[in-house]
Amino acid sequence: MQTHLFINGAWESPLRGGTLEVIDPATEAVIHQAPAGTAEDIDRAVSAARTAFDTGPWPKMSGADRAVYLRKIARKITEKREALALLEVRDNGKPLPEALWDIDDAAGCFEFYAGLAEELDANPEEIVPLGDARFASKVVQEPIGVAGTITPWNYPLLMVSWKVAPALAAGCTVVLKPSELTPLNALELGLIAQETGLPPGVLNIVTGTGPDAGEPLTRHPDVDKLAFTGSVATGRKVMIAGAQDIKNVSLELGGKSPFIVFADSDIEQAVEWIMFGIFWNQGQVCSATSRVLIEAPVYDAVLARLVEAAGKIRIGNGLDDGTLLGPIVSRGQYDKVLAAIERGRTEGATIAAGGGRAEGFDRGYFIAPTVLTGMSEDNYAWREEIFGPVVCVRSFETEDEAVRSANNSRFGLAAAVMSKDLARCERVARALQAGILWINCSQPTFTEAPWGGYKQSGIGRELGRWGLSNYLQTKQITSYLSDEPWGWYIK
Ligand code: TXE
Repeated sequence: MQTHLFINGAWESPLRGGTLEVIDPATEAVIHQAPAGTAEDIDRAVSAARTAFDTGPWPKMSGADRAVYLRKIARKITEKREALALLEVRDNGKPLPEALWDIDDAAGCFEFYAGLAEELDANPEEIVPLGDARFASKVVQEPIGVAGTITPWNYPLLMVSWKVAPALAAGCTVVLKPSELTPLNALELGLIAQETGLPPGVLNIVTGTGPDAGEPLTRHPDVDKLAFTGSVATGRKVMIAGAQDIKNVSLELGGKSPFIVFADSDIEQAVEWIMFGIFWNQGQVCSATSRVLIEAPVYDAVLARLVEAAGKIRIGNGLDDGTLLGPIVSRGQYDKVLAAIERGRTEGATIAAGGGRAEGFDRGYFIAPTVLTGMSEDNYAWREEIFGPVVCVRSFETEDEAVRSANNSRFGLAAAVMSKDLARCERVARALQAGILWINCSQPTFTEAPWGGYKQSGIGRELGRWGLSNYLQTKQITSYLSDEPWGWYIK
C-alpha cells in the first residue's frame, strides 16, 4: 500500500505531512495510513501536469503512441488483478467476485480508449462543407489541457479509469483526486503508470479530503477541465468553482432510478433484476434502480418473492466465499442509510424486509437488504438517493401512471422497464427521462456505450466515444482560397 503522493512521476510526501486513516468496513480496523494531500500538493501536481501539457511530449504524440502506454496500463492491471481486487475489497467492502469484475472492467476501459486514441490518428481532420466556395474549412480535435478529475468510493479503481483512460487517450494531462474513503487502488495506478514509463507529470495522484484537496483542484486557475463523479451537493460546488475561470465541467451525479415491471413479466426474472438493480455493490451505485413500480395484478406476487429472496442474501465480509452483500463503505454512509430508512418509516413507509443493521455482526457496517412499501411519492425514501441496499416499491394501474410516477424526480440517470411486449418497452423507454435505459434488465454497463444523466443527475456523458469527447476541444481551421481581394475596406 502506497504512503506517498504521485507527483511528476515520483513519490512525494504531502507537504503538510498529513495522513488519512483507511478503514476496512467489514472489520472497522484501520488498515493503512494514506497520504493526505492539501492545497500545496495540488499546486505541485497541477504545475507538473501543466508543464507536461505545455512543453512535454504527451499531447503532441500520435494517438497510436499514447495507445501503447494505455495498453501497457491495461496489461499491468490485468497482471495484478487478484492483488488489486483484494485491496478493493478491504478498502470498499464489496464482495470479491464484484471487485474482480471491476478490475477487469478497469483494464478493459484502458484497452478500449487505447483503440479510440488510435482512431484519432485515422481521422485527424474533418472537412466541413461550406456554402461559400471561396473558403475551405476543416475541423480538428485537440486535447483540452490539464484535467482535474475527482472520483468517488463506490467503484474506486473503475471510476478512476472512466476518467483517466479517456483523458490520457485524448492527450490531456491529469491530476486525480480519488475519494478519501478509498484511496488505495488509485495510488496503485500511480505505481502502474510509473512501471509503464508514462512521461512525468502526465498523471498525478493526490489523495486527500474533499475540502483540503478536492476543492483547491476545482479552483486552480491552471486546470482547464473538471470531471467529477459524486453527490449532487458536491457536484454543484464543483460547477460553481469551475465557473470562476469558465472551466469545461462534466458531472456524473446521483440518481433515484425507476424500474417499471409490467404484469406480463416473468416473476422470477423480475425479482432477479430488481435485486441486481439494488443489492449489487450494497446499493452504492449511482444508477441503482431504487424505485420499483409494479403493475397491480402482479404486485403481491412480486413483492412476496422479493421479500423472500432478499432475506436469503448471504451477507458477510467481501473476502468470504459466497458473500453476496458486503458492508457499507464507511461509518458515515452506514449512519446515513439507516437514518434514511428511519425517516422513510416515520413518513409512512412499511418495512417489508430488513430495515436496519444485519443480524449476527458485532462489527462492520452491515445493513440488511431492505424493502420499503406503502409510501407516497412525497416520502423521503422514495424521493432521495439513499445509496444503500434499500429498495422502495409501489404499484401502478396504467402505463401512463407508471411513466408519470417514474419521471416525477429531480434525477434522471437511469431507468429500467420489464415486459414481454417489446413495443411497450420501447415506448416506455422513449418516454422516460433518463440517460440510460434498460429493457428487461437493470445495471449491465458497457464501456462502449454512453453513460450520464438527465436533470440533476449530471452534465455530459462518460464512456464510449462520448467519454473521449469530454477531454477534447474542437478547432475549426478556415482558409480563404480565392485570388480575388476581399475588398471590404480596401477597394
Ligand atoms: O460524496 P461526495 P460522499 C452520493 C451518495 C452518497 C453521497 C455522499 O448519495 O450517499 O453522495 O457521498 C470529493 N470540492 N454519491 O460524501 O462529497 C470527495 O473527496 C471538490 C453518488 O462520498 O460527492 C470525493 O472524492 N471535491 C456517487 C468526491 O468528491 C470534493 C458516488 C465525492 O464525494 C468536495 C458517491 C469539494 N468541495 C456518492 N467535497 C455517484 N454518482 O456514483 C468532496 N469532494
